[in-house]
Amino acid sequence: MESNYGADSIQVLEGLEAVRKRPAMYIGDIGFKGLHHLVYEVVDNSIDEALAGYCKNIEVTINPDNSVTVRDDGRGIPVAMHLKEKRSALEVVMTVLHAGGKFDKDSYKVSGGLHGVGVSCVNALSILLKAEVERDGHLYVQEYSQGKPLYAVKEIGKSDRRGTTVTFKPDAEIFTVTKYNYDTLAARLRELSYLNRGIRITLTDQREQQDNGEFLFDEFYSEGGLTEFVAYLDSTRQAITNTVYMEKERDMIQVEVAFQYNTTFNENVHSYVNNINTIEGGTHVAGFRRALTRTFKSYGDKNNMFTKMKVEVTGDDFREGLTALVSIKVPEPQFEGQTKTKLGNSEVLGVVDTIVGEALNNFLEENPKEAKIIIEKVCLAASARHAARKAREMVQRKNALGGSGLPGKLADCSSKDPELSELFLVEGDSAGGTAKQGRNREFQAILPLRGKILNVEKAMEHKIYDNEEIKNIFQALGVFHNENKELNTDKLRYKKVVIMCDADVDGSHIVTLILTFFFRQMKALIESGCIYVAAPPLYLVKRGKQFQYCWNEEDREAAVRRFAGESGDTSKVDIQRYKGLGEMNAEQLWETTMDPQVRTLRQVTIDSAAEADRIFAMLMGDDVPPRREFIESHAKYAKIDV
Ligand code: 0RA
Repeated sequence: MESNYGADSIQVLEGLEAVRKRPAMYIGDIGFKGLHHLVYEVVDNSIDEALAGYCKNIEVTINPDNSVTVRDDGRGIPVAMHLKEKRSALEVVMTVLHAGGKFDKDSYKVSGGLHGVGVSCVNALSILLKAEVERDGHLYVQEYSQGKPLYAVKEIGKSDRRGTTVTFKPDAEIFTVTKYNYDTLAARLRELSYLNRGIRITLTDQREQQDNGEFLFDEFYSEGGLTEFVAYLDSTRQAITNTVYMEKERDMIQVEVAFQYNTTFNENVHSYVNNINTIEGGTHVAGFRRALTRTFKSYGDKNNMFTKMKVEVTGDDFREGLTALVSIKVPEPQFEGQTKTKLGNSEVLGVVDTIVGEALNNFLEENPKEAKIIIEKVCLAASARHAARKAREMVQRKNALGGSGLPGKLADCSSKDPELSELFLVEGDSAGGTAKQGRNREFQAILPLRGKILNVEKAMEHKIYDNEEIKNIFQALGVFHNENKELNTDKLRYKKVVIMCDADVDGSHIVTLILTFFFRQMKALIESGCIYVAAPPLYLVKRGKQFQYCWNEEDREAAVRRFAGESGDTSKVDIQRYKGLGEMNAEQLWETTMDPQVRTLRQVTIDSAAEADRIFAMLMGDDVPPRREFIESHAKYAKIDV
């Protein structure tokens, strides 16, 4: 094989070698996120083909061996010899970095995963990749391992359909996680179907049959696009208006926006650029906000709707209880910010502002009743913000007698370096006491929380600051909101915050309440990877002086077998089930759950901000039936995925 490849291809191999050497530079990380990113990268190519108008259906299959197949009914990647490269175009697309869009100069590539690195990266990071192309009556195939072709493109049969099918198995030498998560893929594919209406995307999980003998399967298809996306996100929240929808193109910038107001107090603005979730916002979001504030304000002023207000109405007030989607497509996006998810293109701001302003003006003129409902809500938000400011200032005020401003219940650590310091939020005073004895006081601080903290999903802002436990969390962390609801994360006193609760139903509920608090009030801490959930052991298996802690059924059975020995006699093996932290003494708690050398912490991450938003609204809101259904269908995981 080697002798067939000239100087050009040696360079190519170097390109893909670079991807294998520093995979994180190309796909973000080599864990769970990066693994799933491979699928998005392949799907993006099919989405581009669909946006170019040639493809209607995309089928994604998780195969029994955790390889993934993405099949589309587009034109099929060209297989003809590429004159300059002296090999098939398919091979070039699959083996040359950034070669993907090269053949089709007319249509700019609008999609592209967060890293937009192309299918050749997926190829480089796969132990096996198979590309099948159906076009011109033939079926062609080429396979690769770690990005290197195993043979030249060949025709292996006839076919009367057109399309591209890519099957790849991520390389276990590269990835620390190799098992795909169905819900994670489903959330992204659902999102893509809303963002690109009219494309049918299916997901099948062939790894395991359901109780009914069938594979887990979903079909995502949206005719209404963002209007339906808003309805989906707010399905457990109560809308107070119809959805406002607009779609327009100007100066090569496609703008699609949908929003509605609900009875909650949260702002949920989700934004996308070329199908990428811009979690840090940017000029498109700024344009949307500016148009929203200006248009509502001038409408309200014109109709004398703010005359009774004692406090000034600010931009924030127009976004309380707002669920909005802003999706734009631009030829050359510039991404900035810490995670490169903030749009920088300055020309976008004015375009979005103008388009949203015009459409919203029309909406307000045509729907005076809805306009009135929204403005009344805005006035309420302004008054509530005023009340919340007083409550917030009370929380932030340090002890007048020169105290530390730290809560009395906090057992602080001696280190003052946030990088080294950890804060454990512990369920209950008694477990808190045990944790205080068991900890390493050098770098571990303990804050016991009494009972169930306030459900912030349903509470107004000033109530949140009234709550003793929440006040303690703010003060212990040293992090507060300013007027614009921004966090001063530079003051964060601990870079690790560990939620430690009992391994039972109540404990899970408390974890969920605390996570709801962080998600709604301190999302930046989740996004920067500071929030963790502790994993106390479920069992202690003992025989005489031998013992072993176990975190799941498998480990427990293995431990029992080990201690039973050759004879298989289990009568002398004792199994203790830990339900609560309180059943462990300080030493046990340290050596299982707190000692950095042995503990397992689950880092809380957000796969999909929109989906996380929907799930929190469902789990913590007022609508009961969807919550019951969700809990029943997810009970087998026995942990909370965010
Ligand atoms: C460039 C040109 C043509 C097709 C594609 C790209 C293409 C790429 C992918 C990747 C996944 N699915 C895809 N489908 C199509 C075809 C040009 C022509 O046939 O005239």
